[in-house]
Amino acid sequence: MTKIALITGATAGIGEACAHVFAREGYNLILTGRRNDRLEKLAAHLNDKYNVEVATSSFDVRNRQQVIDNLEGLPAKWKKVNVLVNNAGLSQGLDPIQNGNIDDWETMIDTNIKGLLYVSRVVSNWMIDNGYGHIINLGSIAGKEVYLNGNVYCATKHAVDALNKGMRIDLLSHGIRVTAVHPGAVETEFSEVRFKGDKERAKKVYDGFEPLIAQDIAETIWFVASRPAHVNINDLVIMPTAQATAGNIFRS
Ligand code: NDP
Ligand code: 8X3
Repeated sequence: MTKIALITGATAGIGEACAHVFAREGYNLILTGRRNDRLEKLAAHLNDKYNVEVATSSFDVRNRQQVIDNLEGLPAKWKKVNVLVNNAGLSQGLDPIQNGNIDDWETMIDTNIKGLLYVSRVVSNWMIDNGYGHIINLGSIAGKEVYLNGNVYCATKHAVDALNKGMRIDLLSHGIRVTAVHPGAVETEFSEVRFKGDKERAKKVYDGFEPLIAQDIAETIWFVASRPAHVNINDLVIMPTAQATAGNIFRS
């Protein structure tokens, strides 16, 4: 039977690159994100290029009821999900804690922690019913280390790191694999979102060194997902060669 991957945040960056890679490998896909126009376009492209089936489901992961209604509303055949890529996430702002924008804090906490939990709550139950599954959580080097002004974003990714470990223990007896992939700097829309559309400031983040690209992470996620069933990669940190730690980038 054709395998199914559910990828959250598939409208851009790492999630979109994962959609391409899993389609290339013959998976049918459920793609989610808020920007439905992008989802529809990507779905048509992947269907055309790889002859895979693609379902789209547009919702805001911060809205618990939307998550439940949209996912549970999918036809039964789509609930046979083999791989969940919990990718939707973002950073907002880069300010010292004393000046932090509280709305930004709420957005990051609601998206990166609560959104990931809402999706996982639904899909882990499908996986338990199915008797198989693999959850791949997008952490970050920001979930392993803390950097200047990264405070709340780093806290949300530390939470993902903890949830990843917790899920693995809780789902162990159901044979469900749980992995976290923690990238360093990847040039996507991430910095534009962090700096609220300031393209110039976003570009400077990647000045003077070669960052990772979304494809690097998607191929890594595919590697993780394609190990034999008895192998689970618990935790994987992947960095640009020019980045040693979260705050230590060698720029020429
Ligand atoms: P992008 O901004 O390029 O993509 C983010 C994706 O998340 C988009 O598809 C966006 O879709 C989706 N998303 C954001 N908020 C919501 C929401 N409320 N509801 C539904 N979907 C949402 O960033 P990346 O691809 O770089 O980021 C993907 C993941 O990787 C994130 O979890 C990020 O924290 C993590 N990461 C990124 C790194 C980097 O340097 N880029 C490094 C380490 C980790 P839409 O706006 O259409 O809803
Ligand atoms: C994204 C990478 O270093 O900007 O998670 O936090 S970083």
